[in-house]
Amino acid sequence: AQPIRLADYRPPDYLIDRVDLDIRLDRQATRVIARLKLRPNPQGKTGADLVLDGDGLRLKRLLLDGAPLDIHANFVTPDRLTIASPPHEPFSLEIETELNPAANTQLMGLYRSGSAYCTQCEAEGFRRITYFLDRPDVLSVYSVRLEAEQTDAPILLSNGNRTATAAIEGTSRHFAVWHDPFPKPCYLFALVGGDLGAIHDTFTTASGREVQLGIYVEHGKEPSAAYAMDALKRAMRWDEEVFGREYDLDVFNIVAVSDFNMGAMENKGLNVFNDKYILASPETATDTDYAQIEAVIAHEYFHNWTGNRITCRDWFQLCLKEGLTVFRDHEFSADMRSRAVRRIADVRTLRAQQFPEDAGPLAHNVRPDSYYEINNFYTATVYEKGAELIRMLKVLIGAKAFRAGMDLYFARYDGTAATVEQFIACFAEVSGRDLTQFSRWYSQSGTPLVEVEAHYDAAAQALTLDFRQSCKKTPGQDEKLPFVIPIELGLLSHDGKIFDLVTGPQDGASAHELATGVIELTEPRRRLTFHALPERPVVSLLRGFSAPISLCYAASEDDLIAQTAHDSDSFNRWQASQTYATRLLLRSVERIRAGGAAESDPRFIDALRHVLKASPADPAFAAQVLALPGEADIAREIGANVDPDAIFAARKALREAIGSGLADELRALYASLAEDGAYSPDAAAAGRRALRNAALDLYTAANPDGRTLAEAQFTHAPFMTDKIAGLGILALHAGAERERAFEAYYEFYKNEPLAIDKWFALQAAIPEAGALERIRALMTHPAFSLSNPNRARALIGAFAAGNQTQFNAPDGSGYDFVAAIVLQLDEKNPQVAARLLGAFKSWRALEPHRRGLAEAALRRVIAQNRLSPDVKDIVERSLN
Ligand code: B3K
Ligand code: ZN
Repeated sequence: AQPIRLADYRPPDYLIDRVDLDIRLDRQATRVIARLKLRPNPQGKTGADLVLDGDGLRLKRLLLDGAPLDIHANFVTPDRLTIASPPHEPFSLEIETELNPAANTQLMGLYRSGSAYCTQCEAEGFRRITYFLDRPDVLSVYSVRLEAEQTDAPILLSNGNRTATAAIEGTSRHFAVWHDPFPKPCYLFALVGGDLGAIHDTFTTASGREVQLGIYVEHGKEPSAAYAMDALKRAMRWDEEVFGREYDLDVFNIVAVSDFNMGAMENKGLNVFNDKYILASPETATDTDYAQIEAVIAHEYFHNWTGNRITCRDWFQLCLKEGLTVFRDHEFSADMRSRAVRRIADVRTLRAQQFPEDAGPLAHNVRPDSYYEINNFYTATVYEKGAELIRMLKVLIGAKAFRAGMDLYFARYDGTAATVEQFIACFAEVSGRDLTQFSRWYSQSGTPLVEVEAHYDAAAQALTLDFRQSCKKTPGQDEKLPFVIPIELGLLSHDGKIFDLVTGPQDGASAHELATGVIELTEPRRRLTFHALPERPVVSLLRGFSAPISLCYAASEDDLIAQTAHDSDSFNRWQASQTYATRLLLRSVERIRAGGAAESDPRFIDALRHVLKASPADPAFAAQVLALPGEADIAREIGANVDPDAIFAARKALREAIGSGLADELRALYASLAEDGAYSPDAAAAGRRALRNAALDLYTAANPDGRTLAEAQFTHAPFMTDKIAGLGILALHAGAERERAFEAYYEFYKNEPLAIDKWFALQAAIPEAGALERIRALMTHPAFSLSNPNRARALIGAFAAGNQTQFNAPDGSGYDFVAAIVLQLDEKNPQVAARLLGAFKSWRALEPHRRGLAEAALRRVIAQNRLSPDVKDIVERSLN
């Protein structure tokens, strides 16, 4: 097969102005009649054949301008419908297809989830419903008539506003008609039919229009949708206030389904969600779940403007809607919660998920140049790094110009399918700045490295900083041009005083840089000298993580300790503690691999003691400091010849050292933060719980009586956050308490699939030799099903991505297991299978023995001859 290339983009030869769908829902034989109004595209090739996309379709009938066409002619296959030389003026097509939603295990197109019919069309699922120009630059106005047995689907929903609904007389059937006045690409089409419960509310927009809001869930789950509704209303208000964006239809519906390939989908006026991101009650959802629900609700809602009103010209522009919308949801969460803590959490995610992608065989541009399977490009690079680029743009041009650029973008491209160039041009225009170099961030993959050297001249009271940027080669890109990198900078005294940035005329920063504190690197090297510094300052670099780079600066340990205590930039206060811990852990890994013991460092313990002491001011922040760098973070820092067992041992030793060095403080903190009363998911309360549970976790790492505390907490905590935290701590310590707790948890939650997912995931992550056996046994548990994506991800995904020592077991059993599951899953659901295979993305960084075993497992996958395009693409790139 040939890849699809950005450079080959051509406008469509035909446009489809109107789509009228008439859909009779049936579990095995749904009938779809699509009436399309087409016309030649003035921008396309005249007289070209009309080639419509299909995917596994069964054509029943075909009419062109009302006249039947012979469907047995050879221009029809399940995957394509070609009409040779169609009319040169507007014409209509009527296409009848028959679908079997019950047999659709890919969960793309029309499928069944629980007792409902639902659809997923992004990226290329609409072609599994009818033949179409399934590309995002074909925008049409849709009318949808849905018909079903009243008992089978009393609720019938589609995009837009409902214009009619009635029983069909003399039958047990009924219908509903939905009209969406906003032209949209077919990937935003959706329908839902089923017997569902709902909660309703209203929202009055800034201009005074009333919008009917509905969230549809399984009967009985209605109360658990209340938080999602609250989050939705807050998101709607926020988008008006911060981006001036008002909702545009009379209704906004959300449906939660339990079988869903990803998190949620922003279909116009009818978002479909994985129920994991809707359902929450204090008894079943953690604080993190609440925060994620808020973020995903906001994300999908924000797509209404960034994605729907302005969509993407082609799938190469995916970051235009995804990176931008992630940026918007990050900003929303920052405003709803603690900005500083959100920033730390977002950067943690970026480093944990995107940095390894950029460093491995699956590295790709934020805007890819080519693809075989677009579904494999819904990645951390497109989403998370894409969001960082928008944030960086804002840092570079300033908040005011950024907002002006967004306003211009909305005004200019509303109702169109746009490109990244068009987006960036808006910001260039309003800021008067040449953003050509900035655009390289979209077309060069890899994480840039910025090395900084500092030299202090006491006599001159001057500090010289030498910056050097570079970027390792990535697949298909050996040479990189320099990036524009904004480095937010602060100079501090060791007791936390801030020095003014003063430069000389020769080797200085610009007035703009001095005023903003943001230094811009545009060349491979830059030297800056700062004056009027009576002491050697602590250099606070990359404040707020002002660019998605890897920073290398040999700060002294004193500097890091001082920063952890005083840096006025809270991100760097956290970063300094992480850098310190990372260095310590890297040294320990070395020693352990050489047969020695981990290094102990009382200074670090002392620094943490101060963090604990200061924690009442910001418990959530302190919890972030206590969460040491993860095993995968350490592996990434090591970069090559990685031994996951040594990393685990080093981290375990450090946790034990903290637990024993700070036993009294941790124990006291745990007691002082005890909760009673009602649950509130707000950030302050969540922060206290996070700190309390982090304290117990570290305490238990070194003190066996911690297990008694954890078991008591597990048993008596009325709410999920504390219950699962107790269980998570017990899970790390083999013994009777652990097994008792797992059993009790199952008994308590056995009717709550989302809570059972947590039970699967915790067991899958047990870092002990028996983990794989336990997982194999759990796969036969009645609560498990490989065909449900949430279950598969909870058990197998959590193992592959979260259990570093056992996935990377030195006998290769983890690799073999995951590879075998990928093959099994691929037959049913290629998207979920391909995603799971992504767990191998860092295999080349492993030590040679494991590398060989991982490669062998990948070779077994590639040797299968019936791979889906999804898995084939990932395995081929992984081995490249
Ligand atoms: N746009 C969808 C993702 C669709 C993934 C298709 N494989 C959800 C989101 O990003 O909002
Ligand atoms: Zn999105």
